[in-house]
Amino acid sequence: MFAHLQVILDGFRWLVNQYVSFQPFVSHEFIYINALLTYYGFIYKHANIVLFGLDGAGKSTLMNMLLHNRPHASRKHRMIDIPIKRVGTIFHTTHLPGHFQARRIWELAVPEYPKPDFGLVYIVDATAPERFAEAREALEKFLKLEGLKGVPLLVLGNKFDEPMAVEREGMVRALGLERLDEGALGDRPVNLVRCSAVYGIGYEDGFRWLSKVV
Ligand SMILES: Nc1nc2c(ncn2[C@@H]2O[C@H](COP(=O)(O)OP(=O)(O)OP(=O)(O)O)[C@@H](O)[C@H]2O)c(=O)[nH]1
Ligand SMILES: [Mg+2]
Repeated sequence: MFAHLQVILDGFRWLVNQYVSFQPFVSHEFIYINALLTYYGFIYKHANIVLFGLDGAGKSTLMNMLLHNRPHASRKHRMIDIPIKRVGTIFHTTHLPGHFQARRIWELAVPEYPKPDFGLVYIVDATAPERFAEAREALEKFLKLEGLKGVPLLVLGNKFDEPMAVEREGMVRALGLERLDEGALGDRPVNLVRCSAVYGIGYEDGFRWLSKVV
C-alpha cells in the first residue's frame, strides 16, 4: 500500500517538475508557488555534495546502495555529478577516492568560494578506532579550504552493524567534532549519524538532515 502511494507521489512530483522546468517566464506568483511546492516536497531541491573518506570507509558500498540498492554493484558508476534522489532533494554527488595518494585531489572537487547549495558527506569506519586520528587529520586539513567555509558537514559513522563499532559520542570526541560546533574550523552545521551502508540503515536520517541545511 505504502509502496503504491510512493509511486503515485513520485509520478506527481515528476509531472510538477516537468511543468516547472518548462515555464517560459518567471513571475512573483510563480516563485511563490515554487517555494511552496518545494517546501511540501513536490519539487526536488538541488544540492551539490562531495562524498569522501579514508580508504575502506565504505564510500563505494554506500554509493552502490544509493544508486542500485545493492552493496556490491557489477556496473561501474561515474564519479562526478551523480544525481541521487533522496528526501525530496537531488544530491549531485562527487564521489572521491580515499587512499592516501588520492587525497591530494580532494581539493579539486571544491569550488573556489563557498556556495550556498554545497554540502559534505564524510564517511568514517566506526570499527577502526586506530584510524580515527588519521580520519580527523584528513578532515581538518580539507575543511581549511576557502571554498568550504560554513559548508554543512554530515559525518557518517559507518559499519555500526558490527559489534565492535564505536558509539556516537566516542566518534564525535575522537574526530574533534565538538570543536567544530564551537566554530574552531569555521562556523558550519555539523552532524554525525551512525549507519550501515551494507544493510542500508541510518544514512537516510543523515541525508534528511543535510537536505534541510544545504
Ligand atoms: N560490516 C560492514 N562492512 C561494510 C559496510 N560498508 C562497507 N563495508 C565493507 O568495507 C569494505 C570497504 O568498503 P568500500 O565501500 O570498498 O570502501 P571505500 O570507502 O569505497 O574504499 P576506497 O575505494 O578504497 O576508498 C568492504 O569490504 C565493504 O563490504 C557496512 O556498513 N558494514
Ligand atoms: Mg571505493
